[in-house]
Amino acid sequence: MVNMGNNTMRIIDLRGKRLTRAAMLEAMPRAEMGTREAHDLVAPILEDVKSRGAAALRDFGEKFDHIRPEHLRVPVEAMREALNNLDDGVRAAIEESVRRIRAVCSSQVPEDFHTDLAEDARVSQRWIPIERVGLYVPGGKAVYPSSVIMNVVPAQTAGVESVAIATPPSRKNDQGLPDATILATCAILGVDEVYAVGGAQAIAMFAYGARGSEPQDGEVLCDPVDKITGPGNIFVATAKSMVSGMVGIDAVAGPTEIAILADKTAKPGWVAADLIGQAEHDELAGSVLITDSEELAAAVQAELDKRVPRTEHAERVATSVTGRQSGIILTDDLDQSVAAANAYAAEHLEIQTADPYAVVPRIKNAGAIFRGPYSPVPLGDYMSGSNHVLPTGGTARFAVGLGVHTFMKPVEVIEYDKRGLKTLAARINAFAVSEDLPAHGECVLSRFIDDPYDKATL
Ligand code: HSO
Ligand code: ZN
Repeated sequence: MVNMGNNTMRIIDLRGKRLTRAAMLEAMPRAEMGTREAHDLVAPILEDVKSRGAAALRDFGEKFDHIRPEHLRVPVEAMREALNNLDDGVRAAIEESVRRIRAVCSSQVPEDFHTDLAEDARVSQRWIPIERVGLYVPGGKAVYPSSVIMNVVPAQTAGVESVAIATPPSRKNDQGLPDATILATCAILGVDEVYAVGGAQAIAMFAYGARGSEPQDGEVLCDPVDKITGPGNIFVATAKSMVSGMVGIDAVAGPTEIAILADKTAKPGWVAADLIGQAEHDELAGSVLITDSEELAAAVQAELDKRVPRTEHAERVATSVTGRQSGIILTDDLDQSVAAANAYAAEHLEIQTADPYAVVPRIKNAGAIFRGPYSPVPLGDYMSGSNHVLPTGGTARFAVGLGVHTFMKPVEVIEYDKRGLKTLAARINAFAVSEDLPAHGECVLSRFIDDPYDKATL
């Protein structure tokens, strides 16, 4: 589509301002998220899937994905066929991506530990894999086989026994099978439980499980999962937050975003290309340049004006870069740029400065940091070995990206023996009595004295 329109990013000028923490956070460009409406739309979908199972899933496929999937559970032969038909170049790319992320994931596996506090007094910690997880893979504007890899590989490395995938049915085939590259990726990864179910209804299916559609076959279509991960649109995100607590979720993902912290040494064409790259995902995607160089800002804007009309998704990109969630933040110096980057807490933060090594350790908030001009975001999206499911919307202040840890739980094991407990008996009792929970104390005392209820013996 030809874009003749406006690609001018708004300027957020922080120069000469000494902002408080609150004012700095307030100044950051953010998308407005109206979740209330989504909540009202999603609630009946969750209810319907809960009560009608597969029949509801088929109906919602027809309504929202405009195709009634012939098989809600994708037959294994369909996956094998998708793999056989996969383009060689794409297959090689997927395999390279899998190899690299597997390597990184295997270094991520957290180690068990124990602490000996005294003789016969040990606390240990075991990392236990979650038993069954449901991974959501979006369809929509773009189809992301790469997201299958980003979810499945860490789950497998963690030792999750049962992995299910849900992804919308596609209209590109008359059976309503999901996208062929997604199916082929599942086959490469050895995942055979795949559902042609998208949107909020997929989240409901994972949370509650679902039975078959015929009244006589009360058969289980999908077992409930323990945790749901993976990105999705506003309805998926809302559904995830609504079932959270009943099942685990990774994070409620919003539109993707990139911030580029750059100085006058950065190449304007590369900066512009990277802003456009993320903007391509979504009209609501955030593209932010943080720089202390007015010359660079002007040069990047000039590059955007040249490049945006020539890119495939020009309209979408133009909407995104000119939206209120995007902008060029002008700063006094590198220190203020770093402060702005930490306040913005980008999902992806690229550092393109004279000495990017010196900047990395100063970053406190980012989903992932891309150091230097040869680590652009799409490298991480596809093949660096890092994960591309990352915290958005400023949540990188407290949240982290997907990894092996997402699929494991640290559980403490308390391992005291007789001597270890005995030395603490009187103190535990004192604590218990002070909280007016004397039976707590009596549990411990019972092990060492005949009548813990006789205050005279204490
Ligand atoms: N940049 C997206 C992930 C992605 N990009 C998938 C291409 N495919 C969010 O991190
Ligand atoms: Zn991307």
